[in-house]
Amino acid sequence: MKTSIFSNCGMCSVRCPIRVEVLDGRVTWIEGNPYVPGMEGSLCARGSAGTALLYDFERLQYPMIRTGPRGSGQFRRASWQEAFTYVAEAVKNIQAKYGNRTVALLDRGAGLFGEIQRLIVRGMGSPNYFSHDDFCRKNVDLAYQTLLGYGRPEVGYDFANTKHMVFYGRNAVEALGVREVNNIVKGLENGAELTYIDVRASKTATKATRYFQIRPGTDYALNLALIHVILRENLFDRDFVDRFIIGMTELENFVKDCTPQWAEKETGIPAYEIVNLARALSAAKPRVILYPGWFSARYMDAFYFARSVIILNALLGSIEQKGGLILAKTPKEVGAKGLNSLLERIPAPQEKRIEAEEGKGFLYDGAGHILHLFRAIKKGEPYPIKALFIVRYDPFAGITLKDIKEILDGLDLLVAIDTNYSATAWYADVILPESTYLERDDVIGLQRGAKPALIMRRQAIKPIYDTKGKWEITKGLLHAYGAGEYMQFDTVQDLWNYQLDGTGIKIEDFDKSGQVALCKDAKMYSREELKFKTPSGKVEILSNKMAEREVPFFYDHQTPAKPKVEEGEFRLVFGRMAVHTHIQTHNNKYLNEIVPENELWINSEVAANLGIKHGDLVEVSSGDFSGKIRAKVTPYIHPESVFMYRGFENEVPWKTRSYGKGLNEGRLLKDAFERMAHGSHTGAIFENFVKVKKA
Ligand SMILES: Nc1nc2c(c(=O)[nH]1)N[C@H]1C(S)=C(S)[C@@H](COP(=O)(O)OP(=O)(O)OC[C@H]3O[C@@H](n4cnc5c(=O)[nH]c(N)nc54)[C@H](O)[C@@H]3O)O[C@H]1N2
Ligand SMILES: Nc1nc2c(c(=O)[nH]1)N[C@H]1C(S)=C(S)[C@@H](COP(=O)(O)OP(=O)(O)OC[C@H]3O[C@@H](n4cnc5c(=O)[nH]c(N)nc54)[C@H](O)[C@@H]3O)O[C@H]1N2
Ligand code: SF4
Ligand SMILES: [Mo]
Repeated sequence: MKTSIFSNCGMCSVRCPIRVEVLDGRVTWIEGNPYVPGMEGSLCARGSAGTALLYDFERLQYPMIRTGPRGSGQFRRASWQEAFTYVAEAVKNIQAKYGNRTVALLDRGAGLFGEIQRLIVRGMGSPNYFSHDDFCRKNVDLAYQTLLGYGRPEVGYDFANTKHMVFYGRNAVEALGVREVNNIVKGLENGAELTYIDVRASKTATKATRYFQIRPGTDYALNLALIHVILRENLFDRDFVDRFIIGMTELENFVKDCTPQWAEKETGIPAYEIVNLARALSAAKPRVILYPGWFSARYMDAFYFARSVIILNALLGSIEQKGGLILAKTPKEVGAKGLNSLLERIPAPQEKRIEAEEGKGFLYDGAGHILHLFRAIKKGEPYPIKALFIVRYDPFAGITLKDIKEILDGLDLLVAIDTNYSATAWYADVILPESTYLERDDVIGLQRGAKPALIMRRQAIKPIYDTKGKWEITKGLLHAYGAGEYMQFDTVQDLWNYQLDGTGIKIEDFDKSGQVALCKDAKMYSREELKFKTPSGKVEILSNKMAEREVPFFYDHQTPAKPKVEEGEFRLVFGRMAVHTHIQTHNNKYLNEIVPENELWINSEVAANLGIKHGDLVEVSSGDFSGKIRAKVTPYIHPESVFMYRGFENEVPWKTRSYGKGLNEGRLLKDAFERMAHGSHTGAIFENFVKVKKA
């Protein structure tokens, strides 16, 4: 029998709407949901390779409890009940000894369906919920919050209707989401300009109208100069500025010496190009998008850089504007009732999260700072963390394998909830295997935007192995712990009905296309109606939130340290490729076949001086680690930096296809836990030098 199910892709965090075909109990076809604008049936390579994950024997198949030393790979199979009880008892023992707050949960991110895992830690009476955001989008998120009062997920971009988009290291064509890239292409087809700024010519550079090969770590200087020119030449949107911006005099004063000539020396971009860009943007305003991306730059000034991008948008009047930045509307704003929260049924713990105990001078929000978490585990300050759940996240593979092992050895309990043998799971005490996205139902999620919608991820087939969905894992853990009252749902339908209660929407309403819009038309505010969610209702360059946390409004650009290139020293930068999602797909049978390992981009002239030829094996070292990788010699990278696609060299032998192939840049990141960006305390993973020589 052939059936068709509407669901959401789970091969990366974008969660594109999909249609899945099942023939006699086997998934035979996955495509983009044809009903969703921007998808129109399309899917990326990773989304298409979902079946290779589903039918992979080299993924987690049942709960496991460690029997040998951590990291030895010695586990025994356990039943779900045994695993739940084991974890719950261990948590209770730890809490009896050290207190409730010493349990933490580290999550890849709340996202569309992510409310559920937060119940685990709150149900156990601890405030310590953390996400990976500090290594990803947190700067942009905090920048939006301080300026507009909206979070990053509440700001969308109308690429299809824009006239000019500026991407700073936002390699949107490779580090992609299907709808976004389709809309960018539509915008280009409609005649929009794309200015692309990167230390290397990525695939997105090939689509650009202008490409600036910027000196690494200097995007902030470029922006200060753009602001300088826009103010000096009166290129801004006066109506928007007069209505909304607080702090114009201070801004003007701050950028008065940031001339294009000054920025040319910092960035390597000719002063006249900077002036031309400012003028071109002004001519296209307000239909412009200066895109802060995920974190745009992974440098110490990333928070202030992200603020500068949003300030530029505000100066050009592109906020809440066709062809510009579009603010998400809450269900209430569009006259609908939203989902009932699962989390809010649990009383918030009285104790404070780790970083809330650590004084002022930096910002934080809904999820805790990961660097503070690791410091607390390592040093027991401001108080210890003794049990850690890690959900859908593999920090072991990402950040300094050696350091992280030493740090996490301070834990009495490490639990991994994953679909794969991640490096983190390999090191855990207990592994709780989640069913893949094609085998499970998730909680209903809210898709934000000008036209908010509810989204449902549904099981296409029953789990192949002894795995469970996240709501069932949460339920099992809370029941074993003695907090079962927060998850009294027998079936997922009970849970969905609770979420939907009072909305007027029924489960069957999702059958047709997998989603239900909360209003008919996209809602946009006129400038007369527009009110930002900051305390003043304005765009706060002088941010109340920052003042309260004693974070300075402005930050002077610092010239980045220069590596000794002639001695083979470089700044190491890295990124994503179109056919892989971070690390999790490296062992996927299809995707591994397309790209099994990474290579090191190095500038041609520099390589010639070092006697390195294209395809040579080179040794890359940092601190006491060194590894080998093939060189890709190219003129399309700044001489000060070398680049690699991230996260190869899987160290878990049970994943045979990817085991040991390529080089993991995470091993080269020395002191990654010590470097916290100014104002935001996020990670600064590109502030790292390596040595390269012919192997
Ligand atoms: N296919 C695929 N798509 C993905 C992901 C994936 O794993 N695979 N992951 C998703 C996630 S979680 C994220 S965070 C996003 C990331 O999205 P992006 O940030 O667009 O992606 P990266 O590949 O990390 O790109 C970083 C770029 O920054 C450049 N760069 C380095 N230093 C500088 C600098 O000083 N200035 C400038 N301007 N550029 C610099 C690098 O050369 C690189 O091209 O991608 C998302 N999309
Ligand atoms: N060295 C280094 N560190 C980095 C980065 C980098 O480029 N280099 N990038 C940073 C950024 S932007 C990000 S977003 C992070 C990404 O880092 P990670 O989130 O660690 O990357 P992924 O490889 O996507 O791994 C996520 C984990 O989720 C698991 N997983 C996948 N699907 C499911 C599921 O449905 N359920 C469950 N329970 N688990 C699932 C995968 O098997 C994998 O173990 O890393 C950050 N840290
Ligand atoms: S971008 Fe690709 S992998 Fe990510 S959700 Fe969409 S189809 Fe899946
Ligand atoms: Mo990310």
